[in-house]
Amino acid sequence: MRPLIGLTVYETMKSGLSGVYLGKDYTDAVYEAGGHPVALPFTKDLKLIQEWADRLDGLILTGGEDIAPSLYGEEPRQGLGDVSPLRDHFEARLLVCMIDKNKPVFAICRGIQVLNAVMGGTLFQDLTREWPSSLQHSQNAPRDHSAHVVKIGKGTKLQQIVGADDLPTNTFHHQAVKQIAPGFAPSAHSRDGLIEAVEDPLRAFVIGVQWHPENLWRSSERHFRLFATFVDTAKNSNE
Ligand SMILES: [Mn+2]
Repeated sequence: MRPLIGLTVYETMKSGLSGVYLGKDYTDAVYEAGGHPVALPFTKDLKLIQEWADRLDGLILTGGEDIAPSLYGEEPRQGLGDVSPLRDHFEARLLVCMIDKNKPVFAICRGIQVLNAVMGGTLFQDLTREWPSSLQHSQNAPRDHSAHVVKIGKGTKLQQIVGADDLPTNTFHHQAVKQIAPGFAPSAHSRDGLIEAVEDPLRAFVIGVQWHPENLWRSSERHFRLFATFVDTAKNSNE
């Protein structure tokens, strides 16, 4: 059996109907890597969240809205974008359950921010106001356009997986990791010193990246390896 990989979603409204949205680039990547993707609509019901954590072999926290600063004990500052408190709550509870069960978590864009905030770190609410840098992190470019390079830390899990010291990435973010969560290591930085990836060195696969490998895996083996290693780890943890 392929490992069951849960992916978090956006809530949407289309033609007066509410729905959920999950980018196909994510689900195609999971299929290609050998997993079975399943969308995770939000719920507040803690018992259902616990059941998801029991059944899933791995969790992908996908991209999306800003994180409500209350998640890391702050109040909103000027520059904060749209937030989805229900999504924050669902992802935070599910993440804690998955970590408790020692299951793999791959956190992408918004996901790295959720991961860092829930595990005890903080975020920049708006880089243009809070991070003095001339580097642009939110591109006006096609989704698969690699705009800035990240430097990957020596001896990190990320380096083992990707097999490079410098990795071109597509970044579309105006928030980012500020103070890293206790016990986590920064595994990549952009040239202006911003943290672009984090990992838990003590767990098989709890990794967050600030870029969007789901839009790059078709053209770049290095980005595909993130999905392949994640799904393999999920498979091994359910055997
Ligand atoms: Mn960036």
